Amino acid sequence: HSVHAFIIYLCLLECSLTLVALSLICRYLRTHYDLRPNPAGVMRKSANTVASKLREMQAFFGLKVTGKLDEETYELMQQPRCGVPDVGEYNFFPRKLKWSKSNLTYRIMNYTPDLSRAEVERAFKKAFKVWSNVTPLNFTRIRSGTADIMISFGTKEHGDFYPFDGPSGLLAHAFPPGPDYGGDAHFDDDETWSDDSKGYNLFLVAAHEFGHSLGLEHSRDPGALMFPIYTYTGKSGFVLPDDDVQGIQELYGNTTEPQNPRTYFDRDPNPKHPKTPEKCDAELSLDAITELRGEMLIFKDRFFWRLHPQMVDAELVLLKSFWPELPNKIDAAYENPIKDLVFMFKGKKIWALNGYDIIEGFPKKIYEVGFPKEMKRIDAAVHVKDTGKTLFFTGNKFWSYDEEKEVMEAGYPRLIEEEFPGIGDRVDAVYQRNGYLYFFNGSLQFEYSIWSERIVRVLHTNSIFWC
Ligand SMILES: [Ca+2]
Ligand SMILES: [Ca+2]
Ligand SMILES: [Ca+2]
Ligand SMILES: [Zn+2]
Ligand SMILES: [Zn+2]
Repeated sequence: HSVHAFIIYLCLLECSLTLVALSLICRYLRTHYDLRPNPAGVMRKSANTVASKLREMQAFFGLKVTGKLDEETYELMQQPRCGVPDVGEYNFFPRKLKWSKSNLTYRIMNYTPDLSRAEVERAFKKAFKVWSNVTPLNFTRIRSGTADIMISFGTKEHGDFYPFDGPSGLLAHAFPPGPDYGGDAHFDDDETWSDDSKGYNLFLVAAHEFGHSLGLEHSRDPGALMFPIYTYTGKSGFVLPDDDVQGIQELYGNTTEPQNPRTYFDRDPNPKHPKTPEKCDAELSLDAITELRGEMLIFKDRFFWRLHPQMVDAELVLLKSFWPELPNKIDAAYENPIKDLVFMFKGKKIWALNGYDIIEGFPKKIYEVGFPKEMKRIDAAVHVKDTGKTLFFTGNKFWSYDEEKEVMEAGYPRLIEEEFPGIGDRVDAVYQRNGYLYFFNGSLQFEYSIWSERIVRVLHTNSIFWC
């Protein structure tokens, strides 16, 4: 382990950190960003310093690129992930590789004690189907001999010089197409594998690893299956995101092209494969906006952007990566800063969150806080600090809730167009800042002055991101 010691020495030279943090970041950058020790006496090339590797990693994940170990970067390094590096030019991926045949075999060499054999076999079969659904590839399981893709569970050093690390951290890795080790997938059996949300979902991790087995590298798209960080995406049927479909079809082509010319010509390119939203899309509309402890959270589909007050660049993350219990898409959200709670709405349900934690007793039904029983959903919500009231918008009406007395105010609902003329007859999302309410309706945003009770500016929705 003299190599390790030397890297720690290099790190010590470059940043002043605690030893625990140091060994984590050095290991992380070595495993995923090809951080190498330099021979003594040789001038260090700038491409292989801790700071430059941190910069590479921050750029990959869309964080603020500082080259320093800030809190966000450190948090990200502690998340469970795939063991394959994020940078291409590494031992794992010397060049772009693909299989030159479309009929591939796999073999399950051993099993995890966490699941029954049938559950393990089902998870792998389903994971291969994710890829065969969108390509001309076929996968056949064999029970003896050498398969193209040999699958095994192992712990720590397991025979390939890429050791696992005990519970969490690295979950699995796989080798790109090729002979011998090529295509093989290894799963860390120090993890608890499951077929639901507990521990790590074997199907989800396997589907990701088989992407590598077929020649895909990591994606920077946080919505992609090939994003390196593990996120449980929910019980409902998994659909391969658009980014992964584009990636695999670039290598192997589309399943429908040669066989069925009719579907080829009038096919909707990737009908159901979810796309990741683009913040500067001129047609961008939003689901909900709230503050959370000084940060702005902007929700769209399965995602939200985190916008720090001093930062121009918003970070896009999966809703499920913060709150696995929440639905994949929400209707409305607001923060009560006095109680330090964020409330989120989906259909008739309401959740109260304290940071990452869902408050006990939630989700509740919206009629339990005073809405009529027949109401199906809330469109948008905003807490107005100066009055202590929270406004709820649904259809063309709005309600006012007294947060201190915890009651719905008398005299509501009222019509939106009477109180806020000009913002339209529905609200997608709304937030408050410095005496203004910002109403979002489709691709437009209305800046409303609370003091002068009128619209002062009309903006594009995406201007919230400085587009
Ligand atoms: Ca192989
Ligand atoms: Ca591990
Ligand atoms: Ca909404
Ligand atoms: Zn991976
Ligand atoms: Zn391995």
